[in-house]
Amino acid sequence: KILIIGANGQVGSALLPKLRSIYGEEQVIASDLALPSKPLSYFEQVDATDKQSLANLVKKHDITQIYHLAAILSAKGEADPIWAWNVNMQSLLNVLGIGREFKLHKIFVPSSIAVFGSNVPADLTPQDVVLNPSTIYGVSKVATENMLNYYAGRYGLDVRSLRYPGIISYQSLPGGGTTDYAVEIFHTAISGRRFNCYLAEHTTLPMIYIDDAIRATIELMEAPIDQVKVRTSYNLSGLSFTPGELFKQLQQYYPDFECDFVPDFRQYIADSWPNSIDDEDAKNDWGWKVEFDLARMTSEMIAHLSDLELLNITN
Ligand code: VAH
Repeated sequence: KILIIGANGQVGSALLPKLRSIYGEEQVIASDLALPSKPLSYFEQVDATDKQSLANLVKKHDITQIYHLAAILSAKGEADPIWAWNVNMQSLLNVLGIGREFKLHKIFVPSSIAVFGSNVPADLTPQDVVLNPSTIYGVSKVATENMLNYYAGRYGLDVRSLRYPGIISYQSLPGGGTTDYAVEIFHTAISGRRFNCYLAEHTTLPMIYIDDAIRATIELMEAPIDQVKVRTSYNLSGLSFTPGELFKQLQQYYPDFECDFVPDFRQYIADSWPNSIDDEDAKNDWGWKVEFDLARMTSEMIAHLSDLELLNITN
């Protein structure tokens, strides 16, 4: 059985239904620190920094795979760096230790474009570069990548990872990421309000639509083991755009929609990240191919969020 840690988060809330549709509802156990906003079957409340309670879950449900999606993201982490480090790293060490002790078949732990700093090529940032992250989140993800690679090499653990770009999704509210302006802006446009964007108009960032991010995750996890050559974390490219470009896309649907660009501390984080990513290794090793461009992502997001039920919950 599969355990998702952080099932209420941005990736978890999309990955859970997808995995359940593939493997069956009872095969995928959802867990999170907080209770879900609406009732969820096969849900367990757990603090991933508490190894014993995590191990008890793995025993209780006969878990053979873990998707460890719980982490404090870039912007939120800067408010309390040592707390963010402790949450991200203690939970990771618990998952890896449990992976060894229970001989789990596979473990997925995401990384992020946040591992890159200003010292690498900003366009088509390569897979193998010196990583000098500017946020505690990025520092914890560089450490995560090296721990994954160590456990793969030293103990033969089948760990797999993707450096997610900024994820654009409709299933959850923005959760403290620097890229989350690109989620917030949809909610604001649809509800007819003026948007205050905390990044400058021409800030290009690598992003990915949630359907592509989930498909990449499952394709990597289902790839034959001899195709998985990168055991730190694979670069993954979706699409790149600026707040200005996204704003113009939305104006096609909402002509009266207005936006102010008022950079705050998150501008420094965004400026240290790449504009675009080279994901040749993901393409060559396990056949990655992106499907959503800006126009298709925008129409999908509006279609989903315009569903009144979602709008009421997420407002
Ligand atoms: C964040 N959405 O902004 C996350 C992600 C690449 C960005 O790590 O922190």
